[in-house]
Amino acid sequence: MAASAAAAKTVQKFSKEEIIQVYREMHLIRRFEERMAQLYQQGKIGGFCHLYIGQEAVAVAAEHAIAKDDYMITSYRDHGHVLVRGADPEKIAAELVAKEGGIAKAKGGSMHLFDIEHNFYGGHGIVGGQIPVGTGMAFASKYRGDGRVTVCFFGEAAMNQGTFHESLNMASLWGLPIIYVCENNRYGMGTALERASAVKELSKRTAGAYHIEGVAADGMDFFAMHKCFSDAVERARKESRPTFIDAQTYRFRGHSMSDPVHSHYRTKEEVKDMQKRDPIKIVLQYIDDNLLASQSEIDNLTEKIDEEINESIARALNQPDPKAETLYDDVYVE
Ligand SMILES: Cc1ncc(C[n+]2csc(CCOP(=O)(O)OP(=O)(O)O)c2C)c(N)n1
Repeated sequence: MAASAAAAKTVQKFSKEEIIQVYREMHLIRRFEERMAQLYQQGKIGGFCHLYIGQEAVAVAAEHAIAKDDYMITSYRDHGHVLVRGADPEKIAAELVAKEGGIAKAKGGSMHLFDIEHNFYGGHGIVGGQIPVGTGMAFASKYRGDGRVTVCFFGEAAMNQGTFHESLNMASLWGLPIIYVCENNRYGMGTALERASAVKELSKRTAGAYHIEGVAADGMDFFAMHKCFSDAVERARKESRPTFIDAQTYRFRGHSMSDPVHSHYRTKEEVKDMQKRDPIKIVLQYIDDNLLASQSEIDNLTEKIDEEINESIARALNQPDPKAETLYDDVYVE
């Protein structure tokens, strides 16, 4: 049963500053990606580009429940996570348009963003590839006793990979401080969850098979997600136990920029229906219900974020192309 927004709200009240910051981050991700979609359509971004639009509540809630020196790792749908960790939008945009100052020096592109300064370890293109890596990061934290928590994100289709099962078995056996977050947007490319998974209640899979506490929550709702993450962080820090979260979310765009919004695997009506529960609308409603900011304050803030993004993108586009002689740099660690 998904935790409801109302139930979660009674657990923690958010200050005006914090909830405005939540809106700021969610809108930053949304607008940044809308601009990336435009650049992609103009042919300025090469390779794959998967947008996170619709899923923003999940990464933003995680960031508000963990500490800056905790670790985050995710799949190729990674723009939102790295932005919320605090990476510079100019560096992210430069990576996508393959410029010298890109966050991975233009060698990774959209799917392989990396920002160690902000404890963000990718950006992984192989479905499920980040799950054993994240598990290893959590193992390192436990071994060193550094008290850090790892948050490892993946889509529901990744849960059918062998590495998922091996990782969860080890994490449970060894008591690792990790939060496994399935960003369950219902589709792996065009394949619906129920066509690929024998057990649809994903948290039951981990609880039953690996004794990993599993919880399902409304992934469109920042407040419900924040509650799950806070509990999971506490479990990781106090008991050194992993948690699995089934964040029931939705992507409003196609699987990647080269796919249509719905195609034959879902209907226009379904997408429209889910957009009624846009995660940004839910946060704005909370701000309104609790009289935390007026409409004009929100409008001013929105305008300021849009300007910041536009300026960052303009600077990124003006950067030089990477030099050919740097192609083989950073292949091996010296
Ligand atoms: C090992 C592997 N198999 C297949 C692919 C091709 N592929 C890319 S994305 C994707 C679907 C993944 O869906 P999900 O894990 O639910 O994540 P979402 O895209 O929904 O965020 C597939 C099959 C891949 N990248 N890696």
